Amino acid sequence: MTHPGSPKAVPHSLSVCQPLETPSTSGRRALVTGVTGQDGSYLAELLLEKGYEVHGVIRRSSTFGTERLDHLYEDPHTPHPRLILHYGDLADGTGLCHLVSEIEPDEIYNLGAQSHVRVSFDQPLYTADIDALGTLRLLEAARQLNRRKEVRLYQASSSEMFGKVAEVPQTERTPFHPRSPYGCAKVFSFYQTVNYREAYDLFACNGILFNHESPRRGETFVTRKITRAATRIREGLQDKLYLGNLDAQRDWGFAKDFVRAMWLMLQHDEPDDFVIATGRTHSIRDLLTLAFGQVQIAWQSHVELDPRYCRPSEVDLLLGDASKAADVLGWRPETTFEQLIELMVAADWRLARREHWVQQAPIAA
Ligand code: NDP
Ligand code: GDR
Repeated sequence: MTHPGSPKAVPHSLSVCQPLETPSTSGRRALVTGVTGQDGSYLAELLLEKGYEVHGVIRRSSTFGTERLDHLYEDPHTPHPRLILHYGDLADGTGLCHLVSEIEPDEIYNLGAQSHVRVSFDQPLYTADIDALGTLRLLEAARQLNRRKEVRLYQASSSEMFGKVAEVPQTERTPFHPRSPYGCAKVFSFYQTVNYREAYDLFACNGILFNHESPRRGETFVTRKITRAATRIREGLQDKLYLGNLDAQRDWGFAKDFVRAMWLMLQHDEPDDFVIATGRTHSIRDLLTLAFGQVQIAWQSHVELDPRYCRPSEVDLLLGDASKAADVLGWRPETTFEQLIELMVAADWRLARREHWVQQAPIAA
């Protein structure tokens, strides 16, 4: 990995141009927005395994924020690095156009977003700027490149678009009824992606992904909040867990399975839109029982309700039918809900034990 902010990093223009002179193993180049996020890190791993040269867009910040990519790090002085990071922001259309035009990717994965539904109620305009207009800015950049070279684009659409669901389970034909500024912004991006496909012949696909989680999930999403708290309570590091609506039901899968579906969509003969889901749904209560059960604690003694974590309008039930992805792409999830929670609890328990050990360790004089 070359990091544009690292002390010995090459200048911006060089970091963009250098790899273009040296074709990667597969000769394919991918540009990933949101590469520092949960999905971005798994997708970068997958693409590197497949021999791609991966260009990730990262935001400038006063701290690094690249922890999820640390294991992919390559010294910037390696002759032909295959993971190259560039500063960029979905708010900056000119910067995106410049990056797309310089890198000339074969595939673009738009994973960047203000992805927290509850936060979107606090920051509706910012969320719309990044999650709706940001997509449009990237589509424009892709359209311009597509005039001289075919580029394929993946848009990270979401089951949140189904919102107040019209039917159960939800498929590619289920109407949208978003229930948050986040959901509304994703609907805008969904239709812009379809329109660029139809109007400009751009190979653009929407993956309508249902919730997917992992040990790399951000700690404010409910699965990770629960696995982190259960293990910290077990290690005596905290006592209470404050949550919002415990009745909501979600179709939860494993992020590593889901990024495979993103890649498959862009390898297909025709651009199309696909629901990606496990076909099973569980409530937050089920999740609590499972996660706390794994550390032998009764969650009822530790969980308290805090209305701060409730949403002004909620999505009560999500359950996806991914038959089309199974038939057309051959995609199926490989990890069950129980296996997912087990691996998240195991990872967070290791983290909690380390935290406990650090707290107990004598401070050197
Ligand atoms: P994360 O929140 O983990 O990652 C979001 C990424 O977007 C981070 O890399 C973040 O950068 C980046 N980002 C945020 N704002 C900007 C911006 N202004 N410009 C450029 N990049 C930005 O999300 P996930 O990995 O979970 O999700 C990936 C995508 O898939 C998102 O678009 C999300 O909305 C969508 N999605 C996710 C689902 C899920 O269950 N995980 C389900 C359906 C859709 P930084 O690290 O600097 O904050
Ligand atoms: P979601 O995920 O909103 O579905 O969006 P999240 O984990 O935030 O919420 C799932 C459900 O749990 C309920 N809940 C709580 N949620 C959080 N975050 N914190 C709490 O304390 C809490 N208590 C109860 C929520 O009300 C909700 O019903 C995720 C994101 O990754 C989106 O980007 C993505 O598009 C969708 O999944 C599919």
